Amino acid sequence: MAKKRALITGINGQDGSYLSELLLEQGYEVWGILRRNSVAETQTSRIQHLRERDLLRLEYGDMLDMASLVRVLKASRPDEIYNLAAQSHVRISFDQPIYTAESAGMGTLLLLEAFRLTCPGARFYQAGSSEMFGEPAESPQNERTPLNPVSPYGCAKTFAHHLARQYRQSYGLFISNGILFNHESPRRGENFVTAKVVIGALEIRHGLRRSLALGNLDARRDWGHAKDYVRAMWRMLQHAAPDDFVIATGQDRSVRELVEFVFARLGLGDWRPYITSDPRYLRPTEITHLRGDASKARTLLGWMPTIGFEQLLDEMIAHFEPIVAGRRR
Ligand code: NAP
Ligand code: F7E
Repeated sequence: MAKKRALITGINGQDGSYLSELLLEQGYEVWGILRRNSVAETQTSRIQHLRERDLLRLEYGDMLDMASLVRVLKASRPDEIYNLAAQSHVRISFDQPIYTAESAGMGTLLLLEAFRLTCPGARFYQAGSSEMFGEPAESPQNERTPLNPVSPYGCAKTFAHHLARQYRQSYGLFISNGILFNHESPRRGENFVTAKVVIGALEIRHGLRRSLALGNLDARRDWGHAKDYVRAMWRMLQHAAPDDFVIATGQDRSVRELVEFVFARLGLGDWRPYITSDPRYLRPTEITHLRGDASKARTLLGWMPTIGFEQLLDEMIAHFEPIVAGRRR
């Protein structure tokens, strides 16, 4: 049987890298869209191991350049499209609302149009987010919880989510929306709170800094592992019918609890003398509490998270420890 082909936008991001590994394990031919960057050496660090083994087909393109999307779709003729590209940092979306809306919102529309016109038989995954719930009307959140975004990022993702539904309904296309809660890993960007706390605490332990500045310690999030969450994306596209699915662990922790856990694990004792507060890391509108209910995914997709909060952070600590230790020299 011919190999299945998948196209991933955002292939060099956290999720794109784990999804590439998963699809390659399943025997797929994997194509990815990469944007041109002036530091090519570091841009592909998360997928370098796959590039070295010549396992990926990378093509230059950009979510804002529809011609490039059409070109890559025509060249790759994918069976499955995973739309993971976006400016994905919520705090930064307040500083760059237009670019965020363009990459996450308009970029998705350009890709949906290119997909409808060039390869409508393919299956499409749209990377939606729990940030679309805003300050949620109920807890835990499921697929029927109203969307009420409070950040430019959340608004852009909501626009993309509604368009994906509309394309599914209007044109009968196979498009599934994931509504994914926070997921982390050793490949998480260093300015998201889990990686920032792990790296900051390690730097304190290695004498590289005295304190770590954070924003809101009271916010509560439902944190899972990216490896588990890319498996859910794949399962959505193997399901008999397209649909919307919440993906979450169902357990929430505060940022304070995250800090407490990491500092205790590193034997630093009481975390309070080390943590300072910096308004730069606050958001004009913050979501205080998010916790997901993934029972629909459990029932219809047979999906369950396998990696818990503590195991996730232990893995991140083990990964960053030698990197931070190396910075001492
Ligand atoms: P990430 O690590 O920030 O990766 C984002 C990817 O998008 C990168 O490959 C980035 O490329 C690419 N990108 C950004 N703007 C682009 C553009 N204009 N054209 C082409 N590519 C562009 O994000 P992630 O954590 O893997 O998340 C994957 C997707 O899921 C994102 O859409 C995110 O918003 C969404 N999501 C994430 C979470 C989470 O907790 N991780 C939860 C819900 C939803 P560069 O390297 O060139 O910047
Ligand atoms: O913040 C608080 C912050 O930036 C988590 C993205 O993947 O998940 C992610 O968005 C919480 C927030 O993730 C700092 O205010 C406190 O309450 O790690 P984060 P996020 O904003 O939840 C969603 C589901 C996505 O879709 C996004 O793409 O931590 N917090 N102090 C801080 N956050 C950061 N970054 N830095 C701080 O110093």
